[in-house]
Amino acid sequence: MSEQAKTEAPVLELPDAKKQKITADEDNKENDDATATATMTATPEAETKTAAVPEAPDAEWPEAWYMMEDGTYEDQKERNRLSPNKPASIALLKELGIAYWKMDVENFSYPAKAIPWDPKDATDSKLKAIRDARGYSYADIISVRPDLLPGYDEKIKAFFEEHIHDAEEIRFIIDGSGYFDIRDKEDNWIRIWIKKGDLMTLPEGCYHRFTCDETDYIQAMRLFMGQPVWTPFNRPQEEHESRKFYVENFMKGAEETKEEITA
Ligand code: KMT
Ligand code: NI
Repeated sequence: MSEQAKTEAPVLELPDAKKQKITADEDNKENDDATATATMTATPEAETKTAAVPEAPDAEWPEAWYMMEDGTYEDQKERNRLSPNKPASIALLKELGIAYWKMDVENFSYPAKAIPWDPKDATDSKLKAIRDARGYSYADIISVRPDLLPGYDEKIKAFFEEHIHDAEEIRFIIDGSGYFDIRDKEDNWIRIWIKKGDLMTLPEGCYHRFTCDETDYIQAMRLFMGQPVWTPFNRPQEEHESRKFYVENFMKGAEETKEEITA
């Protein structure tokens, strides 16, 4: 495979089980009035007609670096860079399945806290285009700050447990900043510093964790395809269908890379 081909994000076909799950979720939603008024509906018509919104150019992606090993740093909220710093490339982030858009948040106002968030406030046409193109039919807003999130300390602890989900994790950062850590193919942690205006997706089945940075504040819109299920499945999850799917589609090449290094 050429270098070019290697760094391009794979185009994925959803497994049938996942397609059925989304369809079933959509059906449930229509039967639930309370939810229906609070969700942003992507009609099947809109989904087939809307074109993909191009992701941000590499220069606009968030900064990412390899982290110090767990157990060797004191505070999860610090940068915890290697020394010297070892940046993680955007090509690698894409290879691991991450997608990223730069958003305008200055010209839109979002509520400080709303679960679920009222879609009538969605006046951002780029956000609407991304939602329609990717079928994000649900959104809510979470404010992670000691005075805004009940049980802040326990939640910060839970967010930082290494886990996967059985769906994509989609976060649009409206204010503040924080770190998403994800594993590379050799199981090293990469720390991604997300900030206001960043819309990032982590693929289903990818090991990750989240922490606030030293500012102790992040406000994010959480988007979802169908009815939201935020359940974390803590590592190890090697037999989980979503994990197997991720390994099959995104971790391939890890063995080849190791062989190249040792050859
Ligand atoms: C998560 O999934 O870890 C969170 O929702 C954390 C807050 S959103 C940046
Ligand atoms: Ni998560």
